[in-house]
Amino acid sequence: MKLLRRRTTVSLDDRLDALAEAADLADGRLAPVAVAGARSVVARAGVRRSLSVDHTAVALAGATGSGKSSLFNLLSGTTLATVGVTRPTTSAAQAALWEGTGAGPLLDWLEISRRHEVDAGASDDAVTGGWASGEVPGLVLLDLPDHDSIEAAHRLEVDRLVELVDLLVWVLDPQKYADAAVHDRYLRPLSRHRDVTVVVLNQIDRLSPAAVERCLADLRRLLDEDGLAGVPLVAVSARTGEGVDELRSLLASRVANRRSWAARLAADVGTASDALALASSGAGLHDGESIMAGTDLYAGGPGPGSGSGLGGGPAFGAVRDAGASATGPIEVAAPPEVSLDGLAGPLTGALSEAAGVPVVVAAVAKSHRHRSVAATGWPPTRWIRRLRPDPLRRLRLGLPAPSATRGAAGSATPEGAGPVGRTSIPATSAVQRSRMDTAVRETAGTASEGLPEPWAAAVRQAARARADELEDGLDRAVATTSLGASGRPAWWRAAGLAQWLVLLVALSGALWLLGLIAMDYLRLPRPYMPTVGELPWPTLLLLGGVLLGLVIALLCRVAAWLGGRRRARRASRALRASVGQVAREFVLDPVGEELTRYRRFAEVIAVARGASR
Ligand SMILES: Nc1nc2c(ncn2[C@@H]2O[C@H](COP(=O)(O)OP(=O)(O)OP(=O)(O)O)[C@@H](O)[C@H]2O)c(=O)[nH]1
Ligand SMILES: [Mg+2]
Repeated sequence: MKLLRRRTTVSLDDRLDALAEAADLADGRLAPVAVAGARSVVARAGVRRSLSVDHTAVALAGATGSGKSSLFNLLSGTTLATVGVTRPTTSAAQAALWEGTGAGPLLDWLEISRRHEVDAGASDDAVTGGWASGEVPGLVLLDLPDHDSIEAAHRLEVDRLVELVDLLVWVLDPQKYADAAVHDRYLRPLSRHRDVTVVVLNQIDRLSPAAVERCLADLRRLLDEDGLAGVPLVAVSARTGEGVDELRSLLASRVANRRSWAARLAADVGTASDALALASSGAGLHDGESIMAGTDLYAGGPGPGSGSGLGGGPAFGAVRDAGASATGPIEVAAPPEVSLDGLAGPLTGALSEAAGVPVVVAAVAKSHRHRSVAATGWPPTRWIRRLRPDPLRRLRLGLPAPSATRGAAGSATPEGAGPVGRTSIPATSAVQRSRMDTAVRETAGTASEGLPEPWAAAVRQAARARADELEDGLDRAVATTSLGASGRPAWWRAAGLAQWLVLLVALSGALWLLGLIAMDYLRLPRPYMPTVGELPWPTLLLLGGVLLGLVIALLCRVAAWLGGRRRARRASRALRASVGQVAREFVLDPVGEELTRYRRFAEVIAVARGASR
């Protein structure tokens, strides 16, 4: 952005590219009418530039009876236009051309069929006072119908051409110069078109010089209010010819510099950008409401320019109601700085809960203890443990077939490899699901803080877009996460062997004692009895074996408890990482894309607006 600000002027090409990109970025997010308006400006610019840029289409527009046709005749030195007393007089636009060779396609595009090549003196229609052919080469002067017509077709024709021509000459008269019709519908929405607007106060012969001054001052004030401060304002009389020379030289200089077409397109780009910025701010818009709502200009019929398929009413109309010039163009809010990483933590936590991670983690610990006891418990009671199902397997999670053996602890393998079935983690309850929804909503809410409403809505939409897949995605993530629960620590085998050994010792003691009992029973002489202190060896072997077995079992339980806790922590980390990935893929990435989209939109809108503001 800083880089952009340093540039003072942005080329029309760059501005058009930026506008096209802004429209693409806004597509589906902002009011369709603003997007369509921007696209139509881009398309129109493409066509206008491909047509003759040596010709300048200048339109005389205004209310009925203001004297457009009179001025048209005066400037062209013809009587081509009918000047009538019945209103409205002019029903279709016509063109007068000065050195019009090559202007054909431009006039085709403007859909002007009545064309007249002005060659002073050679035409039957020629009267004195017009421009000679060499004076304004490239001028295409258009006499338009009345914009405030009782005929809808006239209004449509005016709107269509007002959008297309290179230079607009508004012909006002002392009676109607303050009419809302021209100020609200045209001049204010076209405030960006200062450089291609000329205002003429005609019929000054009807007023006293003092009244002319007052009238001009009042009109200037109105134009300032319209956002058109500084536009040329010329007082003329088509009847007496007063002031017409000034108008002539003004138009001649505009035609001579041949830049009006570009200034017009630049103004259109500005207006379309303003419309997008306005739509982006969401000002005054409600769901399903068009940015054009309330504008009757295009109501009930095709938009202006629809005939050419390129003239786009929306760009021009979208700012019409916004009073953009009165309040100043709407700024596009600076994109808020949002850290997706910061959002990931709470979201992952909530999704982990919903995905049953705590259940799985607890099962990992239990499973470890279960298998540990089965491997290292006191052999006579071990089988009881084996009868009980493994808590992890009960969840259909991550353990290899019982026959498979593992190496040392922690040699985790992707136990979930192969086709992934659903786990048997208890189905997401309504409470969990609502917590999941809340977490997603809160994430979207935080991510969209500070964003203008339409973009905030787009972020919320993006966060929810894959909500349906979220539950399955989480289940799959849990099912495929390597829990590291299958490893069989080496000490289990050692402890298991030790258990068998001490059992053998106890058994040998027991057998010995049984032998002694049998000999006693048979009254056989007592054999020699080795002792340890007072304790005979067989008793020591039996009691010691049993006691040692129990002590080993106890110690193993403690170790299993600690090991289970360690494995549970490891599994929890692995599961949270997997859930975190799901959170990213299904929620945060789409949200991030939307935020990036807005950031880029704000950038390109600034370029499209000329980046000077
Ligand atoms: N007094 C005076 N009358 C004018 C002047 N310009 C035009 N008129 C008269 O105003 C009436 C309307 O003039 P037009 O040139 O037909 O007006 P227009 O703007 O083309 O009107 P539409 O074609 O109906 O939109 C005619 O009777 C003209 O003679 C002027 O400068 N002074
Ligand atoms: Mg007329």
